[in-house]
Amino acid sequence: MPRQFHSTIEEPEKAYLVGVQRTGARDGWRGESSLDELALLARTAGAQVVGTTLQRLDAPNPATYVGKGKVDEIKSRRNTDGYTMVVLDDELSPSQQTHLEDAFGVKVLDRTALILDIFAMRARTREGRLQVELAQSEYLLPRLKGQWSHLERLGGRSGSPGAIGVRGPGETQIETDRRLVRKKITKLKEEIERVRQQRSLYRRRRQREGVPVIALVGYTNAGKSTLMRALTRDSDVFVQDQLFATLDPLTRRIYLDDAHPALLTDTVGFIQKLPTQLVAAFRATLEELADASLLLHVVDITHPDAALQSQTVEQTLADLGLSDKPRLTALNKVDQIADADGRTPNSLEELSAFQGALTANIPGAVLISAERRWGLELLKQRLLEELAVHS
Ligand SMILES: Nc1nc2c(ncn2[C@@H]2O[C@H](COP(=O)(O)OP(=O)(O)OP(=O)(O)O)[C@@H](O)[C@H]2O)c(=O)[nH]1
Ligand SMILES: [Mg+2]
Repeated sequence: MPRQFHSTIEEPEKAYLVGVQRTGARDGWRGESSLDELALLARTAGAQVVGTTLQRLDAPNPATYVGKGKVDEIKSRRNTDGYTMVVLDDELSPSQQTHLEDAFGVKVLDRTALILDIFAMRARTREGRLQVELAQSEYLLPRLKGQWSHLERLGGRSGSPGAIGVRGPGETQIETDRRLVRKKITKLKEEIERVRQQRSLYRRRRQREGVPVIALVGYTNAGKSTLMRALTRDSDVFVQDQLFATLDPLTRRIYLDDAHPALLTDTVGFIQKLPTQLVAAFRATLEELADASLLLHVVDITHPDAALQSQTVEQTLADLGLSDKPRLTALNKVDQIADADGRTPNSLEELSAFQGALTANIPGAVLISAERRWGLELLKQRLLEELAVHS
């Protein structure tokens, strides 16, 4: 067959980002931080960010998310900024999305759709793809507008899933679409259930072997996979300065000391405003956490929002019913902590003076640099101690 050449140069989508800072918000996240994170998500999805705007409101407008004046302002930006899509920093209701698409005349995405899109890009295993497809279908169902284009996206490469023969008498297009998506959801759930059972069989076998399982958890981009790589010396582990580099759990055997093997599992990272569909769809994956003997929480201590990120992870673990799991916290990337003159340390010992200040809020936390392999011996020792206490 003759080889075909395609141009790889595609115009990136130009994204305009819109956030709302709730004036009475209690969770502590500033609208600016959340928008910065949305910009990272947009870039990870392959878009170019051409502008951002933040509006302070008591609560998002039920019809248009932002206020009327803001809608007009964003509309007028289209001439100056030339955006090809608008991304909102919260999950929109289906009617908000429709209103905004009508107002702006371009595609409107919300944070959830963007995260789902990145997950779809990242899914490598069959299980990962099934889970993402389920989350996407659940997200899509209430948003169907009776257009085939929506279903084509769902159907993937093969195009629209056979319209002929499935249409019932008197059924409108949108009812048919909904019925197809519901059928697909049922089928995906069945397949995921099979995967889940396989996983639990495998986990039970592991348990019989008596080797403790340590699961890495943490905010996306905290350095979980880098730590996995450092502890296993396995260069196959995928590390990337992008959000949600890891999607599928990966388990490897490590030795905490000569006599103590353990299994280390790398997992998907958490993020604030994690779409509920995703948490539900990733139940099979997240059950890895429930069966772990210990959770190793990796925090990027150099991130300006490190404390909030850490709280978000703890809250997500609580939502998953995992508050009581034994855990150890590793404060990562300490090689990037600069002193007053902007100098970064050359060794962990140079940071010992700050140890107390850095771990003040999390007693027992271990300072590490996964990248420079600092603090790993102490970390393994602390893991052994924690496992001994909780076994
Ligand atoms: N300076 C420094 N950078 C680090 C360290 N650990 C990780 N990084 C960098 O942080 C980025 C994210 O690392 P990953 O290991 O992919 O993070 P992750 O937590 O697995 O991220 P997700 O899989 O996306 O949730 C990469 O660019 C790493 O090189 C560290 O100790 N020091
Ligand atoms: Mg990772």
